[in-house]
Amino acid sequence: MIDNNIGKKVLDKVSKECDKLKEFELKDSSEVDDSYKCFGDSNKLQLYSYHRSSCSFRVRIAFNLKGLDYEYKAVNLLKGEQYNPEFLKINPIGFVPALVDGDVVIADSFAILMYLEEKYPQHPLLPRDLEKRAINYQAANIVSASIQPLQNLAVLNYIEEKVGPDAKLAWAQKHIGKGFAALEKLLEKHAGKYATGDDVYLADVFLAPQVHGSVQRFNLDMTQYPTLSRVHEAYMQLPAFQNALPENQPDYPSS
Ligand SMILES: N[C@@H](CCC(=O)N[C@@H](CS)C(=O)NCC(=O)O)C(=O)O
Repeated sequence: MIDNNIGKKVLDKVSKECDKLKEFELKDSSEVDDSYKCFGDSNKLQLYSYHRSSCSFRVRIAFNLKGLDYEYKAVNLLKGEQYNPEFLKINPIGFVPALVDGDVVIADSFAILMYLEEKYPQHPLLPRDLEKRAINYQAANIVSASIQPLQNLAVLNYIEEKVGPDAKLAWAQKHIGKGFAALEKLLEKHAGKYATGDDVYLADVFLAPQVHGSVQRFNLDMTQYPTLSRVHEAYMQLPAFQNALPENQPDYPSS
């Protein structure tokens, strides 16, 4: 009697062995490369992203810095695709970005970045120096917890509806300005070519999208923030940042 499931059983076994191999090699190697793609593209990382989303932009920069190939899955926030039942299965709160890595599903840019950092240690996002590392967390959290949530689409739509269209821009500028003033003070002491020295780290991955969006979408006057302006200019010279820009994404509108 022939077992029709034999092929599947063999594949499952090979897949498990492959996962074990990944775990083993990750402990011992600081270099992670394409050899981890055991079954070619079936294991390709997928990023649910929207071109204009600053949170997605952060993850795109990290992918580029770490040299990771990924599949871009567009979620059009202006069309409300974040509320599609299929997407809500991936991220029940209805926000991008979300990462799918085989059976692993992670939403929230900070969690995704920490996952990528541990799984793909090449081009570390966290410096070894303890103080510098803490400053990176502080700057990243000012952006992700004290600025971006206050200028998120859902919040701005609510303000527009309850208060009026004019209030929206003033609200965004006020809260971004408060956060940028704090970042400027923090980083004037720590910045080199980039936010915390002459290498790109986590703080830079959060800062670049926030500055870019603040200028493009909210017309923010950056003259009061010379350090932020200077490091932002430096980011725009780097391919990893340029390629992550909204206008270089497949879902950026053609006209
Ligand atoms: N803490 C989350 C925030 C995610 C978030 O707010 N994403 C925005 C785009 S940057 C979004 O999906 N907004 C959709 C909406 O407000 O409906 C993260 O860092 O990923």
